Amino acid sequence: MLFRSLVASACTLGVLGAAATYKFAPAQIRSALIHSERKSVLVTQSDMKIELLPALTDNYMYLLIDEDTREAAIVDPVEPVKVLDAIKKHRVKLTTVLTTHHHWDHAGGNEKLVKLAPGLKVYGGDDRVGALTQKVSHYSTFKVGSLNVKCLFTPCHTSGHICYFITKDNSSEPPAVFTGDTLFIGGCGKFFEGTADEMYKALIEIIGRLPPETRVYCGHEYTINNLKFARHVEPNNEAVRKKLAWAKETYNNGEPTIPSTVAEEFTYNPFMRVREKSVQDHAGKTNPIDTMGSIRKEKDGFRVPKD
Ligand SMILES: N[C@@H](CCC(=O)N[C@@H](CS)C(=O)NCC(=O)O)C(=O)O
Ligand SMILES: [Zn+2]
Repeated sequence: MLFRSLVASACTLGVLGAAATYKFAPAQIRSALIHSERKSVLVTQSDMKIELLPALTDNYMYLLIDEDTREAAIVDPVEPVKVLDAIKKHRVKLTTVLTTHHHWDHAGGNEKLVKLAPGLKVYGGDDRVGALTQKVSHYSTFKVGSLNVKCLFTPCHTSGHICYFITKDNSSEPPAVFTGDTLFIGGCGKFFEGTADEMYKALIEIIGRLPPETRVYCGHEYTINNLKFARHVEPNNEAVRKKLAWAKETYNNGEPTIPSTVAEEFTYNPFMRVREKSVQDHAGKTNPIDTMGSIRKEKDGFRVPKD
């Protein structure tokens, strides 16, 4: 059972403050203010905690805390001051930066963060990652406190993209995977520096073979748009319709639609379903890799419907 608690971030307080200012505003203005807010959420397991920290307009940074040692890592810290606030609040020792890829909206805070908190180890798979100290490759492993981190090399969105798979020895809790812009809830990243074959390997052969209960923490809040495309690809897929209805309600409450699980993604994500006949038929293809290429191209030009 997923236990998530909403966290009043500095950002939330800001909006509550704004809402209070508009105490006498019509209900629709108040609700617009509240709905434009993105709340941070804390996912609590006995072995690790993960705080989802919304950043920019639709990015996520993730604070990963090892419960045993109180050591912490931050994934894609594009807004360093928000990260340091979270570190203080949880009273943990930040030692590690996990960078998924070099794009500005993910790695663009690294230099500032290492200036504010010297001595951090900065992991990444690409020389274009700012402040990089530890270059990793497929199946590189290291520890954050007592947590095991395994790097998964998933080139395609960028040629040096890394996903980070987190486990704890002898734990009965689910593992976590930070997927950056490779796998999104209901979608995948654009193929800026790679091919359909590479995305097939990343989604089906690497992430798809992780334990099915693995929780998926991705780089962006794109879930609703992704599922509208998924519905276009598979109009008769009940899992898509259910997840889309849930995502709209969740998003309208200002709550993240993250995490999902690897098993769940196989039920509604068209890019994880390229082996299914329904998806291949939509693409007019007869093999998974051509299907992957075709639906990615189609999504690049997809006009997202209003509802
Ligand atoms: N804002 C747009 C897309 C912006 C965009 O191109 N994002 C990059 C990552 S920074 C991407 O790979 N998007 C995946 C997609 O559009 O399917 C959306 O809501 O989907
Ligand atoms: Zn991005």
